[in-house]
Amino acid sequence: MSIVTVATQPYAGQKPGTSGLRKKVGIFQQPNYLENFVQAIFHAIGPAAGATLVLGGDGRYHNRHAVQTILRMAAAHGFGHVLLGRGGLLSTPAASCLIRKYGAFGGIILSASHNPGGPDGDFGIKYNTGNGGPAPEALTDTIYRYTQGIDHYRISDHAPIDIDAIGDTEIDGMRVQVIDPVEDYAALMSELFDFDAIRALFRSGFRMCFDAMHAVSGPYAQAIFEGHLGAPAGSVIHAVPLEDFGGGHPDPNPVNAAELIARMDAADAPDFGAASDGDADRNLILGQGFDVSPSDSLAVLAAQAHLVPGYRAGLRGVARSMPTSCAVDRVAKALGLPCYETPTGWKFFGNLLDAGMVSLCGEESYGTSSSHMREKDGVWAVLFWLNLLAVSGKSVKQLVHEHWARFGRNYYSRHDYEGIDSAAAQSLMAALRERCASLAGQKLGDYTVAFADDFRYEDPVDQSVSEQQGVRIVMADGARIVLRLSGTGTEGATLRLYLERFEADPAQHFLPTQQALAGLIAIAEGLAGIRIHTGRLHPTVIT
Ligand code: VG1
Ligand code: CO
Repeated sequence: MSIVTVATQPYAGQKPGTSGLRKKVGIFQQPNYLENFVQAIFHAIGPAAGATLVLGGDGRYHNRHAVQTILRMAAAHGFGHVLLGRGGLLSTPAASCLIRKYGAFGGIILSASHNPGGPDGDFGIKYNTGNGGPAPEALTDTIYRYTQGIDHYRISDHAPIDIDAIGDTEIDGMRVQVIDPVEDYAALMSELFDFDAIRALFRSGFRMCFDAMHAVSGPYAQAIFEGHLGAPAGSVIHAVPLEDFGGGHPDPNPVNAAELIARMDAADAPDFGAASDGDADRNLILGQGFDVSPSDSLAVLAAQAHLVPGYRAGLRGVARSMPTSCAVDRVAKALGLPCYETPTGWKFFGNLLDAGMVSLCGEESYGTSSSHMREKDGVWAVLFWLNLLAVSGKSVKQLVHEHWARFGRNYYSRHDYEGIDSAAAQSLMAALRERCASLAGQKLGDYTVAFADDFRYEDPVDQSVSEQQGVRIVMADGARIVLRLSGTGTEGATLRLYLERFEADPAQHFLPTQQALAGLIAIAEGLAGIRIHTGRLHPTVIT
């Protein structure tokens, strides 16, 4: 077997978005498309002679094929060792855990996360650096630059190898070690959480339902919840990863996890419900007839972290993405913790975590995690809640209601307009940006605008600057309207409208969310002209 050089030509638009390169499967199946991007990654990261690479994906259609290609290219690039999840499977958090634990040079994760899969669905690829986290913008920009000028790639002509049996194979001098995808991750979880307390909770008759949505969290959830912690068999539903996620949409929000929601609303509902997405980095937390807003979840975890072994010593600080509600800011203030606001996307938490400035991070998009790794972590968040339920003896709803009583409630909602015309989306944002300049001091409905801008982030660690990260209109009382375009969609554009207002009065904590935000929703429509620009009368998804 030998290494060969293959002539190729650039494809336009191989630009990584919020979380790697995501495209329709058909696009990835074009000749050399994946190879070009992988070669661009390898050019960008430089020589890796003898180094270790972590490799795996969420099991969606094209995963197995892509694994074989990347293995042959990694061998050609001089990697000495690949840690590959059995069957080509690794959740995003497990990949992050492995990179850190084994001091790997980096990792390649194959996933389009919460996007649908299958032959007509989406595929994706992202590179994580040696800290276990998503490639920072400077690196993804370099990768993109290489994709534009590529004229060859290098690959081994080795035959496909067996990726389903634990053990070692060699490809042109590179050791491929197929490992159990769950073991190292489960060991890390057992160090952070009180497994004994959670076991006792399940022994007492506590019932949970975890919906793995036929995605990669299934094997992790079964091994940890049913295996290590003794949850009754069947507590994990849709546990087998399927190439098309069973035709479902592996995005764990109350709209897509309809079956789980129905179970949690039923008369004999389990005590606790949860779900995760395609690559298992997201989490949805539910109580009986009750769903926890991700922004509230982050705030509750921050407020209660001292009850969990891994965080008993206290938090160094917290961070949230800009569109995430300010609920966690109130907790930080009460606890005297620094609180940082970053652009959307987990990569922006990396420097803060590496510098030891924050211990807990979260995004409104059902993403939460901590300094234990450099990705968001779905099963970790579920374990955190289980640990809190076990030691407090309270229900999910009780914990959240008590949180609101103590800190006040940040009513919060996100409205998505999916698959709109890209040009219309761009012109909406351009018009809105222009409008921002003159908004300060204006009275809009019951609110007065304090300031409006397009969020610009300067990283406090390396001073790198990220511009145009979302238009925000901030009111004098702290209420906010945020609009930005998604960087993960594959069809047209997706406009996200985020709405938030604070309510201190406990008597006003139980309004329906959309009603509580009605005033802001009307103002947002007036400012952005969503109906005029997009022709859409209603959002496609409201969370
Ligand atoms: C979305 C979310 C963002 C998240 C990203 C990746 O990005 O809003 O918070 O980090 O998905 O999540 P966008 O650009 O579409 O709004 V995952 O679980 O798809 O890796
Ligand atoms: Co994900």
